Amino acid sequence: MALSDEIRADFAAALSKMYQKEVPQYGTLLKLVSEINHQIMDNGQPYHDTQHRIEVERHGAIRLGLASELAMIRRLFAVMGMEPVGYYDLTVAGLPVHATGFRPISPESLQRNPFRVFTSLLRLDLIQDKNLREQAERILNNRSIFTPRCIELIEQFEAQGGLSEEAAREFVKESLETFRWHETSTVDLATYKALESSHPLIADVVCFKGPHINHLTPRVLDIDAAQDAMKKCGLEAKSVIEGPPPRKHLILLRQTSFLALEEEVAFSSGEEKGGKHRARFGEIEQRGIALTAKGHRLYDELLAKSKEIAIGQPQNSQEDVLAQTFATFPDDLNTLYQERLAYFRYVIRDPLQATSISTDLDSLVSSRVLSIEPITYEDFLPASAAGIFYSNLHEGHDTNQVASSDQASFEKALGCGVHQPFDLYDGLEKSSIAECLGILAEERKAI
Ligand code: OOG
Ligand code: NI
Repeated sequence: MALSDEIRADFAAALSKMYQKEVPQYGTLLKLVSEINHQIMDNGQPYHDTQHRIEVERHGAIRLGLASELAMIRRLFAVMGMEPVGYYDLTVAGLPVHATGFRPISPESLQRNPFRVFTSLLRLDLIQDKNLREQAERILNNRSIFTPRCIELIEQFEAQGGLSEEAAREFVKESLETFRWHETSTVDLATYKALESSHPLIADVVCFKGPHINHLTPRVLDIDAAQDAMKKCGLEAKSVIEGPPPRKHLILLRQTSFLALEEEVAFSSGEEKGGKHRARFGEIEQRGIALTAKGHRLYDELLAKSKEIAIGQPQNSQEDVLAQTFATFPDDLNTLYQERLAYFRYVIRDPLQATSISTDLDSLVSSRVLSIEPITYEDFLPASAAGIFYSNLHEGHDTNQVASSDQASFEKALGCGVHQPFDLYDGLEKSSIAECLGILAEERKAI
């Protein structure tokens, strides 16, 4: 049987190859990132989270149109050991989608291959015009985004609890078809325009044969350097890096992208060539420490505050305002630990010292029996995701959507609940505690 982790690694590599061919600028981005990463490693500069590999993509994104598509993509990703984590409601930012991130859960699987997919589902219920909404549904109901053989292989995986090596190779090839770009739209230009004027995201999802991968994202060790290098290479970088400001100990996730290309699209009524569509781009990310619910609240508060201040101080750059506002977010590991702002895993440093001390974790840490290591944030950030979406849509689109979050219908479509990210980080912290205390108890017995 093929291991799910291996299937995911093979799939991510094949997808990267396909996307580099489809979008040559993405190949340029990969080269630039690799150069920066090697410079940093060659200089021997320490960087957080050395156990995670750098030369593979961290994530990609697709946008789906129907509940049934989301249900099948969940089953497809399950073959690769990826499960839905988190619910991201983008309607708060005026975008007619909600989303989850499919990703491996265990540290071992993340280490083998970290690939995850930010997967959005269109909120068709938010198309105001009833006729247009029904037309969009009809168009989507007429497409099938999975090859018949891909579905057979998914069913085979579920029935047998795995795939043979040969079937796994075939699965990678077949599932790639779902992510491929189609330069001919399934609709005519008038329909495209009508959907686009409702929202460009709706046109992107509804008017194509499948949910083309819209970006891939490698890990970069210095995102500020990469942002500058992008501009020097002629890649049109988005104006600001999303997420927290640069710090000694990076928290959560920083990300930036080069802007989506305007591409030629042909429409179903053959004479209408020369249409333009903007969907595909390249992104880079740098990940830091996962924050507890308390830390996350502080992050959200400071982010909101810096946005407010930036509006009132247009003379200062957004970066400066962000850095000033976040100055109150502790930036040393001990304070982050003591104030329970971030997640840490415990590791045994000196078991011999443990004989006379209690099992109280804080005192085990302060007496240096245990040391703490930051747990990396593996999920997405809704406000940053909205920033990435926006920079890749046509500018100036009016998005006064009034909507409410609808996790229940998202999970119904998915066919299961999503994992709550905090539960996963909590679980990692707790299992490291249990492991350390177990080993220390054994040590004490042995003495
Ligand atoms: C997804 C944008 C969000 C991220 O990294 O937060 C995203 C999309 O454009 O479909 O990729
Ligand atoms: Ni992304």
